[in-house]
This record gives sequence, C-alpha cells and structure tokens, in this order.
Amino acid sequence: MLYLAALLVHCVPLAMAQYDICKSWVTTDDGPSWEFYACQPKAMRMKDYVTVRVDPAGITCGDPPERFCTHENPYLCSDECDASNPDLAHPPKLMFDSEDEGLATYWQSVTWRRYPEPLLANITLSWNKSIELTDDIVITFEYGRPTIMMLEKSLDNGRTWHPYQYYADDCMEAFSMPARRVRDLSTTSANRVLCTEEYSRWAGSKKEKTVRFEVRDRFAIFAGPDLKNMDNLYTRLESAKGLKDFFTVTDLRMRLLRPALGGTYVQRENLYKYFYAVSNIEVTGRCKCNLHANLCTFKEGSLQCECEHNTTGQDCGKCKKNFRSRSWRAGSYLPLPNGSPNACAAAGSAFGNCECYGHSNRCSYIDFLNVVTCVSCKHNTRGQHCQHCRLGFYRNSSAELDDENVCIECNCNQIGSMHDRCNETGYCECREGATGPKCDDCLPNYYWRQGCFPNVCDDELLLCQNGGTCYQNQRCICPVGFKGVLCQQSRCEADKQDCDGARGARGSPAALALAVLALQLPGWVDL
Ligand SMILES: *[C@@H]1O[C@H](CO)[C@@H](O)[C@H](O)[C@H]1NC(C)=O
Ligand SMILES: *[C@@H]1O[C@H](CO)[C@@H](O)[C@H](O)[C@H]1NC(C)=O
Ligand SMILES: *[C@@H]1O[C@H](CO)[C@@H](O)[C@H](O)[C@H]1NC(C)=O
Ligand SMILES: *[C@@H]1O[C@H](CO)[C@@H](O)[C@H](O)[C@H]1NC(C)=O
Ligand SMILES: *[C@@H]1O[C@H](CO)[C@@H](O)[C@H](O)[C@H]1NC(C)=O
Ligand SMILES: [Ca+2]
Repeated sequence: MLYLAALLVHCVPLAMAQYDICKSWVTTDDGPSWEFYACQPKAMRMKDYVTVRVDPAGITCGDPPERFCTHENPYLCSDECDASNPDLAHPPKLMFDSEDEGLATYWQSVTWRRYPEPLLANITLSWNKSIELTDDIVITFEYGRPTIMMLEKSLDNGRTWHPYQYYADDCMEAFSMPARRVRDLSTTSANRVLCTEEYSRWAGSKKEKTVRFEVRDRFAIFAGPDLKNMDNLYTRLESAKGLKDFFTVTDLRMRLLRPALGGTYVQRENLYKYFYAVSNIEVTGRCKCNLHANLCTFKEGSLQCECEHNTTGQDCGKCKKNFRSRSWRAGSYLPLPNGSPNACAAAGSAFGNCECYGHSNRCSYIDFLNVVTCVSCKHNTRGQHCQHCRLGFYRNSSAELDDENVCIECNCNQIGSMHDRCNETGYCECREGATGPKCDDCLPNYYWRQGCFPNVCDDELLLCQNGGTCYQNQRCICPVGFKGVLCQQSRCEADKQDCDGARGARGSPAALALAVLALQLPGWVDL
C-alpha cells in the first residue's frame, strides 16, 4: 500500500487525495444514505490521448531525403532523414512515444535551406475535450531549443486561439515585450501571459533541452513552494475570476519561429545545421468534469467524463433529462475539505412535478390556481415551466428547451415595426411601407427617413418635369421658373407677378442663396 501510494505520487504529482470521491454510503441517525461531494478525475499523462497536426505541409524532413549537420559537429554531416526508411524517418508521432530504450526518438523538420525566408512550423495538439493542467508542460528539443517560439491555447476545440506564453532569446527584439519570469509573478498576476528568456538561450544542445510552461510555479504563488497548501490554491481557483480557465485548454499549439543558432548568428554557408527536433511533449492534466466526476475514460477516440450527480455531457456540463428542476451548476471546491456537489435534482423532487428546464431553481405553489409554477425564469423565458419565450423574444429552433440560448431577441426596428414582438421565425410586424424580417427596409416605391414614406418622385412613374431633378425620392429640385411637387407648374402661368419677380431676381445673390437653401432643407419642395 505504501509502495502504491509512493508510485501514485510519483506519476501524478498533484493528485492529492482530495476531491477524489463523488459519493459515499453513510449511516446517520436517520439510517443509511448517500452523501455527495465535489469530485474530480486524477491527473493523467495527456500525451497518450492527443491528436497532433504539424504545419505547414512538407515541414517534416525526409521527403525527399535530406542530410543534416549539428551545431556540435557542423562539418560532419553524416546524419540523414528519409521518410521512406523507418529507421531514418522522423514523423510527428515520435513526440508522444515513450523513450524507454534510452535513445531519444523525435520529430524533425526540414533544414533552413530556404534562409533568409523564416523557418516556421506549427505543432498543434488537440484533445477534443477540455483539460485542466496540473503540472508543467515540458517540451524536449534535441539539437538545441528554438531561439524564438510561442505557445498558444484554445478553449473551444481550435476555433479561437490565445497566446499562452512567448519564448525568445531576446523578448524585446522578438515580441517587443519585456522579459519576465513566472517566479516573479504575484497573486494578482498569476494568470499573466508573459515572455520569458529562460528557455531560448544557447547552452549547448545536450545540456538544456527543455522548454517549459510553468504550471507549478504559478500554483506555488498560492500553494507555497512545495505545493503544500493546496487548500489555498483551491480556494483561489473558486474565487479568482479567470484563474481556473487560465489552466484549462482543449488544444495547444507550439509555433516554432526561429531554430537554435548555436549561440551565434546564422551561418549561410552551412544551413544544414538549422532545424527543429522535438523528442517529447509532456502534458499533465485532468479532464475538466466541472467537479461532477472522478473518472474520465477514452471512448470512441475522445476523453469523456463519467458524470455523477445526475449530470451529463462530455464535461458534465448539464443536468440529465428529468433532473432539471434547478439550473445546472458546476461543483465547488468550497467549503473545504469536501466542497459542494451542486448536484442536479430530479424534476418533482421539490414540489409536485415542476420542471423548469434549468431556467429557474425555484418553484412556488399558487394557492387559488392550485398549480406549482417556476419562479423568476431566466434566459428570457417565461411560463409555468419556463417553457415559453418572454415577449420580444422568439424560440431558437436549433436549441433544446433547456438550452441557455433557447430564446432569441426579436430586435424589431423601433421605427419600422408596430411593436417589439415577433412571430416564431423572428419576423416583426411592419408599419406601412416597411419590410424585412426586422422591418428595417422599405418596400419598393418607399424611401427611409425615420420610417418609410411613399416616394414623391422617382425615375419611372413619378418623374420630375421641366428639367427638375429627383432628390433621394423625397422631392423634385425645380429649375428657376417652375414649381409644384413634380415641377409641373410654370411660375409665369401661375402668377404673372411671381414670374416677373423670378426674372428680375435671376442671377442675383439672393436667388442663389435661396436655391442653395432649397437643396439643403429637406421637405422644401416649393420655392
Ligand atoms: C501557425 O498558426 C497560426 C495561428 O495560430 C497561423 O497564423 C500561422 O500561419 C501558422 N503557421 C504555419 C506555418 O502554418
Ligand atoms: C469530439 O467529441 C465529441 C463528444 O465525445 C464527439 O461526438 C465528436 O465526434 C468528437 N470529435 C472528433 C473530431 O473526434
Ligand atoms: C441521481 O438520481 C438517482 C435516481 O433518481 C438518485 O438515486 C441519486 O441519489 C441522484 N444523485 C444525486 C447526486 O442527486
Ligand atoms: C441557438 O441555439 C444554438 C444552440 O445552443 C446556439 O449555438 C445558437 O447561437 C443560438 N442562436 C442564436 C441566434 O442565439
Ligand atoms: C412569420 O412571418 C413571416 C413573414 O410574415 C412568414 O413568412 C412566416 O411564415 C411566419 N412564421 C410563422 C411561423 O408564422
Ligand atoms: Ca520520442
């Protein structure tokens, strides 16, 4: 037993015997029953479950076969990479095998023969599952560590990426960032993304081979140098915003931006000694199960939490069917030492049979109607079971009734629509002349100006006459001497005096000013 415990501690350094059971059968004064606790799976070697992708195409050496040299022995270029020969090939999977035989096996890139074009490579690791890191990420480079590289992470299976750490022999030059060390971070900056120079300087290719993402040093900010005070870390993980997510990933990407240079500048006459070679990528972490599972298994090509507490989903991120009488919640590390399970509750366990689809965690009995109804439905729902959408929202047809996104705002145009309600497909009810799902367009022969108005003039039926021009379908700008909505009326015919006046004033500054005014004032049709 002692031996086993020692072994476990050795393999998974942070798997303290805490939060490792989800329930236990206890006997109390009222008889035996289950007691439930917050629980999480053990930390595992995550490289065993990863899928890897190396970009760009053709970056892996050996196709065609190529000779390479090393910094130690730059003129003895006897090594060869040949993808078609298993003994000389360096495929990506060699970053994840076990190095039992003592001889390192490694993925290797092509050499920098295209210098000065940069030698870039991306190594992307995907788990298709959210994972909480529990120990350092350790990347081992044979033949020298890159002089510039970057670590990125994704939390959404590779849809979006965020910088995780920058590495360079000169952070200012490479990334315009000051060099910092994780050891110097404080409680308020434990989740800062920084640039470090600790892993990029030349120290001989055999001596310092690893590049780290320091999870332990960040944990130590809260748990002390030997991680003895894990309680404090767990308390912080619950309370400090974004801290838990900082250590959570679904994917990692190493962006290799410049290879080892052997401690000097690039020597153009021998570019065969510049390349990347990675023998191991160690990622230690546990499945993120929202503290609702203590087991995580590899099924159908992906890791899956074995959910307890009547939760379900890959991360135990929702309540099981018929257990949705209150909204789903993650378990909590607090209060110490056993945490809170925040289990999902069976429909009907509170009052009668009151399902609220997870939009409310309170039911109330209405005496004079003799019904039990959900109270304060969230997520823009309403109704006895929070099964309808609030006014001004409509049902999202691609979401289940218990989805947070079940109701979508109608977003009716305030001016173009009659009110802010819409039908089941999101169409608003439009005022005269307006159209479009949200009533923010005008029908043909209408123009938009704080609502839709019928055209006064256009290029087809409502032509401005006598050389007048149609201004934005709103009015005709008539030449001097004509008036009327469509300039159809001659001033001379209409009024002899007006006609004389117009002639007399033609070309005078006053007439020009009036014409300019007419152009500027909307609605001024008749001059
Ligand atoms: C590496 O990935 C980044 C995005 O994370 C992308 O912008 C870049 O083009 C990729 N580089 C290569 C060589 O594929
Ligand atoms: C990712 O995991 C989900 C849930 O287990 C599964 O349905 C899906 O097929 C997986 N996708 C890939 C690409 O493996
Ligand atoms: C989950 O549901 C089962 C079946 O109703 C029940 O026996 C069990 O106690 C529930 N577990 C929790 C944590 O509520
Ligand atoms: C509808 O629900 C789906 C599933 O949750 C969600 O991905 C989508 O964003 C929702 N649509 C809108 C417009 O909110
Ligand atoms: C909603 O209104 C639009 C436009 O009037 C119509 O095409 C659609 O069929 C309506 N949808 C429903 C479910 O009534
Ligand atoms: Ca290896």
